[in-house]
Amino acid sequence: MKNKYDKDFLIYLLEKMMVVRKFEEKIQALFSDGVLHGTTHLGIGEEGTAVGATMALENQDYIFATHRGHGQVIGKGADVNAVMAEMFGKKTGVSLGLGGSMHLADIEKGIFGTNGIVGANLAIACGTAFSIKTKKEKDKIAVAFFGDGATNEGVVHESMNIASVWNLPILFVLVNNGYSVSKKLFEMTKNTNLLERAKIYDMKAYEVDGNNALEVFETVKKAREEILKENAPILIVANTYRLSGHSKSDNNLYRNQEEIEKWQNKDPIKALIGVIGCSKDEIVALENNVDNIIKEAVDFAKNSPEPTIEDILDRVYAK
Ligand SMILES: Cc1ncc(C[n+]2csc(CCOP(=O)(O)OP(=O)(O)O)c2C)c(N)n1
Ligand SMILES: [Mg+2]
Repeated sequence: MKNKYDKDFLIYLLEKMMVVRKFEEKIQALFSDGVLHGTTHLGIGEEGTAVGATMALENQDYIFATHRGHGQVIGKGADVNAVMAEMFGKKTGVSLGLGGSMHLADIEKGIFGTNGIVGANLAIACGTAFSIKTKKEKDKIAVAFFGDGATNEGVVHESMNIASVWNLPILFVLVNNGYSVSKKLFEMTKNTNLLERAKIYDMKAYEVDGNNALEVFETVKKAREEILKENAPILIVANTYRLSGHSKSDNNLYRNQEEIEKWQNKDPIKALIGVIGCSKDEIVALENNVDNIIKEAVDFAKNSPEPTIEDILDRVYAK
């Protein structure tokens, strides 16, 4: 595939995707070893969508991520050390160690949190988009990520409807990985053409190969411009696949190896390496660099202090 980007940019995009992949592989190992506690949702295989989309945004844009949001948050520019420290519940974490995987926020970077309530982030994003519009803020949009499963939540319908009626500056990025926990898309809805969801709100919509990071990047960039110019929200349906299980505990009993292997062959990282045409040496150098970034992040997290009781009470707003 030909592309019009210079190699430095492509390598930057690739490296970000590799950071996300290795970050998640590392935390998976740390959970298995009993070092990290609670649960987490990995987006291994979805980096093309998460990083392609967030790298197409501007710093001033706001994102509202899902429960599967490490890639969305790191892609938007959160500090990897601080995201790792958050996983460890440390004070140096993005949310002061009080949030964890499903509450990763960094307001300065426009990251308004990952969110464990499926679909809720769309409503919050609409509120923020309404604020952008009311304050007449220029060159800024809100972006809400959501899954195929979420499309069957009432709040998703209400949010897309109000965004359309009020002409809000918001981009809806539907990460269609084909599953809601263990249920396939066709078991959750009769009409599996998710692009058509936009029709009923008279909303513009695009469909992309979510494993093609460049296609995602270009489409999000174009959609961002159109939202600002045309004063109307847009839906992007990104078709992808999570190679990892739904959450920390998943025996993969609802899908077969053949299906997983088919998607391993469409791995977004391998695909981008193919587009760039990296040499073996370049890949090894990149891998080593990313391994160091992740190692440093784990060391930083391990050596960071815990939040104190005062830190916690400081953030209790209804005393
Ligand atoms: C309101 C709500 N209902 C149910 C759940 C439980 N739950 C967590 S993730 C999930 C599946 C969501 O599927 P999808 O939106 O496709 O996102 P994916 O997990 O595939 O990334 C469900 C049902 C929840 N967290 N919140
Ligand atoms: Mg899904």
